[in-house]
Amino acid sequence: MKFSFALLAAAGIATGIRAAELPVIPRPASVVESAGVLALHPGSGVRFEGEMDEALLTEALAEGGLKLAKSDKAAVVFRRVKTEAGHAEAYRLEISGDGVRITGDTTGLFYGAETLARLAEAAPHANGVVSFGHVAIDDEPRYAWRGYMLDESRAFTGEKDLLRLIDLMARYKLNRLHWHLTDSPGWRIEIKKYPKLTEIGSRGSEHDQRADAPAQFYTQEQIRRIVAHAKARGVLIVPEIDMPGHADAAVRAYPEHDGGGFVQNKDKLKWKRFTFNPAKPETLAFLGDILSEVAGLFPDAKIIHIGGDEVKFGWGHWPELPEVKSLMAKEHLRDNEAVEAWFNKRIAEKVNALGFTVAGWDEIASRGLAKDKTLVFWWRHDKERILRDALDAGMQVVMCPRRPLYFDFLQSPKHRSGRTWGGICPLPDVYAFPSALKLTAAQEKHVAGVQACLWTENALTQKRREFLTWPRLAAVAEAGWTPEARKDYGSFSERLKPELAFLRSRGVEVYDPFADSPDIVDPKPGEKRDYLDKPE
Ligand code: TNX
Repeated sequence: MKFSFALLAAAGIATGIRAAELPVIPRPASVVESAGVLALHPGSGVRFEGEMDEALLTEALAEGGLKLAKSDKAAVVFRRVKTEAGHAEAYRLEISGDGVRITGDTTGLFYGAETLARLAEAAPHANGVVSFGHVAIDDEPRYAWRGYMLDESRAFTGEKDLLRLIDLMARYKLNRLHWHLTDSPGWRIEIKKYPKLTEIGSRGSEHDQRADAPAQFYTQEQIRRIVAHAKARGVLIVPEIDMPGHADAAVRAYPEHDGGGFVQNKDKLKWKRFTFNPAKPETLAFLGDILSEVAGLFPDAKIIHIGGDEVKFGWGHWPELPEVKSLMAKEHLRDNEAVEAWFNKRIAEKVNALGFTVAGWDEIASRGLAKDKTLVFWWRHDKERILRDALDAGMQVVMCPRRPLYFDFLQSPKHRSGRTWGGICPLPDVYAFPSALKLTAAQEKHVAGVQACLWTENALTQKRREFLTWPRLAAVAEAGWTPEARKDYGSFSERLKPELAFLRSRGVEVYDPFADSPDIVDPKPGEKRDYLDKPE
């Protein structure tokens, strides 16, 4: 099965107004409604043709209020088909006088079930009978990468809330969780070979740097469980091990790898051990060991994100390190930037040797890594050049610019807690992304997709993290899925209303854009703004 975008667009145009009202986020690529009603009742039954996760699909339908027993004469049929490369998420959902038929490959079937569950949630229910209008939906995403990055280091989320987040991502057909597991305040992933990473490095968070703070991290067993849970729901988890900067937590545990601190201004060290020593062979071996354990824990990710951001804030001490001095002489490296590039290349070799692709923040786009083998995360919204140069050079890019996709930024002009940078990240801007960039067709070809990032320096509580996330993440889901011609903020807003009620019914904290809800702030609000905030 392969869906042509041209056909989908043509079908979409033909669908007119009613299609806008299907209660589904993200809005499907093509919807064709017709006259007629199909009534399902508990005895209608469900049948599975081909191998698939029957329990998961049954559960997805039940979540929408459609409780069906397995039966050979079922009215609802899932049929597994092989899709062409690049179309694994596509599905067709047909509701007609004959019943319901959902066709797709593994992920497509799950997405078809999710869409049917949304229709069921909104459909008239009477005496156990659920009525659906006849419709044919042909759906698949605009972008392959529809992601969310969660910073677990500055504040730790933990398994229970993380699983709930993954379930919600799946509801909106988001498919990548970029797991920022390490940073200066805390190291959150168990590494068997280096137990002090978690014994020492996982204690503390952004605002609690006591050496005896509780240890907070994911065990390898938990990680395997979370990865499998996400995978079943179409969410691939991509781990980030940030290096050579943002390294304090690891260096606190193993000080022999220290490369020097983050000099915030000349007398103040923000983080005393911000970098790994980029030139010490033992440090490279240590990082190599960590990366191979990480690769084993995330076998399907195929990508390891190596960070690479903001390293220059920790360059200050590099020229004094004996290993850096001799490396520079031996390799004829002129400056710190060249040392950083050398380090990135060595790490990329290790990642590639494990069979993984390297991903990194947009700094790595200019550090000499192989263009066809590197996934770049464009975050510096004020440096559009970086995005365009990377795309023009043929590099794959995930677009996650601070504005409008950093959820630690304010979402309402009335709020005071959170970042601003010449502006904020309100829901309509999130939804509209990336149309204002006006990328050329040639550039679009290299866009892997879109991603929101939640940095947690100012999001210490789960309530606040949810408040910053929802409903903006639902807007990212539609921006990443729905073809440009089918996006419509008015329609999205209408479909959002019942979703806000749903999220609340599940105890998820949301910002209500219709009521412009007041800010939910951390226990000690306001004072501590991020170190890189631009003065306004
Ligand atoms: C910059 S974005 C960082 C993070 C901070 C974030 C705060 C990026 C690649 N690095 O370390 O948490 O700003 O918004």
